Amino acid sequence: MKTALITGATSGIGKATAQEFAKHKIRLILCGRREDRLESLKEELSKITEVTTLQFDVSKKEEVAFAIKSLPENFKKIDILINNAGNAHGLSTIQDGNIDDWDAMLDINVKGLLYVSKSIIPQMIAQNEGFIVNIGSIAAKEVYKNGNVYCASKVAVDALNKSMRLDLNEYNIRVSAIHPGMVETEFSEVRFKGDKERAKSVYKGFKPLQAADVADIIYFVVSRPYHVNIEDLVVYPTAQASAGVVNKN
Ligand code: NDP
Ligand code: 8X3
Repeated sequence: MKTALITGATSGIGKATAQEFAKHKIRLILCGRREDRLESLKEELSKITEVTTLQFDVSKKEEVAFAIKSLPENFKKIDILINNAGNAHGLSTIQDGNIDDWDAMLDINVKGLLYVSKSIIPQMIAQNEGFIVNIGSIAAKEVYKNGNVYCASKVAVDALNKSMRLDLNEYNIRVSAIHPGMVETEFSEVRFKGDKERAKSVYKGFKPLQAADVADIIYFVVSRPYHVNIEDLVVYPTAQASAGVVNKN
């Protein structure tokens, strides 16, 4: 039975990935800051697979290291790491951007991904086996107006994904990235600081991707035979042709 650690499992893509993996009997280490949500997902998924939870903030390196070290013995061998935790904070020009938002995006989306990876890679190297899936974004592939620092954070994820594949190649570790377009999750609510109406309007007039669509693709990627490594996948809703071109009616 494989074990997967999923960051950002309390919502959206991470939660749906946990639900999808559970169906395939993958043992789960669910991570996030919101403990109540971790507990209720654990309760739901424990009926079909083995589950443990880790509550920590990915941007706090001591918390990350402590949490991973505290894993119960039977969850210490991690086969699959899903680096998913992340968000956009704000949407404004570079001249109007909020520095705290910039810090949050770089600390969580980039440094958080590094801290978690750094805690888990040594044991993958020791096993000479492992799979890291980094959740990027179309923002890694195309910079859009007002996206500046979020796009930069995801370009960094893209670069780190490629770097990990190079550095970990000799250790037989697979590394992939998934780059989704618009997915209807709590993403826009976070970007617009709790403004639910504005967040809802982002997904009006077309059918956006659902978290389960992305989870399905993540499972496809991790379930290929071991000699197959999908480098990266860019996934749009059919109505979206680029960051700014969405067929709304
Ligand atoms: P959600 O807001 O629904 O989920 C984000 C998850 O990240 C939550 O579980 C949240 O958990 C976790 N998270 C955020 N900050 C931290 C932190 N500091 N420490 C630990 N966990 C954290 O958004 P999505 O599911 O959409 O986003 C998941 C990933 O997908 C992100 O990397 C995002 O950039 C990417 N993405 C999303 C797209 C979209 O359109 N939705 C498109 C392309 C990429 P908690 O708050 O409990 O800590
Ligand atoms: C999220 C993609 O275009 O909705 O990573 O900002 S977008």
